[in-house]
Amino acid sequence: MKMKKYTAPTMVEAMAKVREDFGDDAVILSSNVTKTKGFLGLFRKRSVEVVASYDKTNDQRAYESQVRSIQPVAQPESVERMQREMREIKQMLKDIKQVDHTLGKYPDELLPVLKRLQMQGLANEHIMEIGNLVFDRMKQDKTDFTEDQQIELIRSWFCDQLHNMQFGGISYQKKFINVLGPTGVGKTTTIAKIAARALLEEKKKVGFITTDTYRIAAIEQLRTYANLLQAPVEIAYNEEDFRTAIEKLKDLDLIFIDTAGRNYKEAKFVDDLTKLIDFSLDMETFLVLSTTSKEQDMDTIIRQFDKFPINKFIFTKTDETNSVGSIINLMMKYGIGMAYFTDGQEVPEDLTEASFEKVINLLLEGESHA
Ligand SMILES: Nc1nc2c(ncn2[C@@H]2O[C@H](COP(=O)(O)OP(=O)(O)O)[C@@H](O)[C@H]2O)c(=O)[nH]1
Ligand SMILES: [Mg+2]
Repeated sequence: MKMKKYTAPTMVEAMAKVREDFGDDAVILSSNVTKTKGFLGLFRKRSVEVVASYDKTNDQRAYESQVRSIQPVAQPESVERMQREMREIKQMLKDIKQVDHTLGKYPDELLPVLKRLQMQGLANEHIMEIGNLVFDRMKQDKTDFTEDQQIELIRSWFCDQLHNMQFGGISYQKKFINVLGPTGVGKTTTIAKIAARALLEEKKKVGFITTDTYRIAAIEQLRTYANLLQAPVEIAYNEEDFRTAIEKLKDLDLIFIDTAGRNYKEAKFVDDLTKLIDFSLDMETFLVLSTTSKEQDMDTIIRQFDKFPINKFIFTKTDETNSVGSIINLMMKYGIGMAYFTDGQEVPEDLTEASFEKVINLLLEGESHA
């Protein structure tokens, strides 16, 4: 068995040396991080010591022969799933390595806040920009910053990034409120919340048109909410029904259009919507996404719906996740702001009109109410 000790400023660099000598089969026997004292915690040196060897142990050999022996009996779909999971794990490791590499540059004082942003799923490129901003300012002022001071700087960075985006609920300037999105994200529940607020707080006359005619339960669900608000519901199976419904509801102030969330991967579903709903109406259109979805899946949905004039996002189920970073990544990527976020099933309570401050508080403090 060959054995060798490596010392480097970061784990990534130490591992690179190990890989250079032993390739991917290297076995890490131990690793140790030491730090020297620095000026105000700033110019601390970190050193990583790794002891590596190259010799497959008996356990490894046994594992490898086991893997070889199960491969021929694995079903094609389970192989596919395993391959997909492997790809996801590899990507995660890559991301973690990159973040470790990223955070390695910064003094310990910055790590709690940066790690919190990382846990929330904020993209590495943004974390690096934020880290550099705060670290540069600390070096410039030759002082450590308290967490509150760091947060103030971070807030100003987000303010610069998000200042062009629209935040806030329905404008009450448009008669039609159109809500799109995949199945189960909370479209119907959210429409009921917004309509109830419009009725109770703004004294608006509201009504509903549903084009979600694929499931009886979906119509009944909307009817239940509409009955509580004593508001009319029209059902549109086709374009003609849609026109009739508009005519019937023409005296109301606000008409909420509930749509079916079919499988967004079916291009046909997107086409159906285009045919059924007249987008030239005086209309605000929102895309509803659940924050419990993976960022990549939300991204796919946004691209699928880019045929439609999306004014703002509505993000649901913030009570079930901490991934506020992902939704900020998406807003920054597409330049689309946020109308509301929802944090529970209660109608109409669990609905918050989005503002820059509330969204940033949700990210930095985990608070939904500013
Ligand atoms: N935890 C949680 N559940 C929600 C929220 N919004 C909606 N739901 C639930 O998500 C499920 C699907 O909601 P629904 O409005 O029918 O979704 P739709 O298919 O998009 O119309 C229901 O059980 C809702 O009660 C939310 O903000 N938080
Ligand atoms: Mg629905």
